[in-house]
Amino acid sequence: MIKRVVARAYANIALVKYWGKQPGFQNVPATPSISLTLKALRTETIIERKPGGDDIFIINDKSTDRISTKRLTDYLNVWRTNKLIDGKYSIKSTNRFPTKSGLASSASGLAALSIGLSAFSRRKISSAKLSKLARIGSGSAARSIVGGLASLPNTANPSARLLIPFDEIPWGMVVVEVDKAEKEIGSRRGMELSRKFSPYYDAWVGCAERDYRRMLKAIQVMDFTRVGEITENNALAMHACMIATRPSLLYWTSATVAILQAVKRWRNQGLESYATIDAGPHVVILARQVDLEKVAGRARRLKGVKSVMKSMPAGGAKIIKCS
Ligand code: 2P0
Repeated sequence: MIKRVVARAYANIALVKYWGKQPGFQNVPATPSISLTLKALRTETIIERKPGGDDIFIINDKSTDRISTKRLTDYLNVWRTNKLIDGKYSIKSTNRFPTKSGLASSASGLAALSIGLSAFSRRKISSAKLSKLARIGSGSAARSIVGGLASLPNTANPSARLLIPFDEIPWGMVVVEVDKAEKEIGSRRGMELSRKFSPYYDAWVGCAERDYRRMLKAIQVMDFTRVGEITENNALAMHACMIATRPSLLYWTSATVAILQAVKRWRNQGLESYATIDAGPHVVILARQVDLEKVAGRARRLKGVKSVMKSMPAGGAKIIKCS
């Protein structure tokens, strides 16, 4: 019987964003999304079988709070109810991110946890099934299961599909962390608020569906310019929907705007790069791998920037050790 599993997964940054859910409890996205998984954003998770008692969760060397504990226990219950695993577990997850910027860690965390749990299962679980299970934990985690350039449609019970493997992608990203203004509203609550209270929500969903179709075509021919344009425009459309939410979900700070303007300036000067922003003030810049160092160097010189990190693409979630 397996007693201990070490799993690894990487977080991803969406080029076409998931913002909004369909009704129900399984994180079925209202918008289809496409992402790039990043090598620099690695999570390692150790899962051990427990003789009894409650499940235990330790993230970055700290026990989880009541809300996270419930969320994660509920997730293990999904596996137990489906008779994929039994018993109780001790789970220790560490984000080996070079910064503590609060970058998307639920994607890598839930992807590592899901593949780790699959090792305890006596049943064979396909990658599509695993991606669906990871999605129930966190929507964006479905994409980290497959890694590389991945798509997640907004169909019923969707799983992510690998579009381009990580080692065939000539692009990378520069993560630009800025000083935070105040505590942000998390994605889960934020997207629910936008669905209910943003006058632009339906327009955003329609826009994301069009961007998704265009992005699939652009990726098919690996047209960097098209991919970059759609990426930046899609992020701005999502933020327009967020900002229009009443009360407003304004995640940006003045540094966020300054970086957006700088990226545009660099493009006009011939350094082709494109910006995207998640539910926070940080900016992630998509560039060709040959330009990553140059983009990072320029980003480091901008005002209000706390840290700059280059990243190459990464593959999907993996089991590292099983004993
Ligand atoms: C994305 N985000 O596509 C978008 C862009 C944030 C902004 O996926 O509720 O943590 O766990 O399904 O996956 C963050 O949402 O939300 C996210 P849940 P998740 O990357």
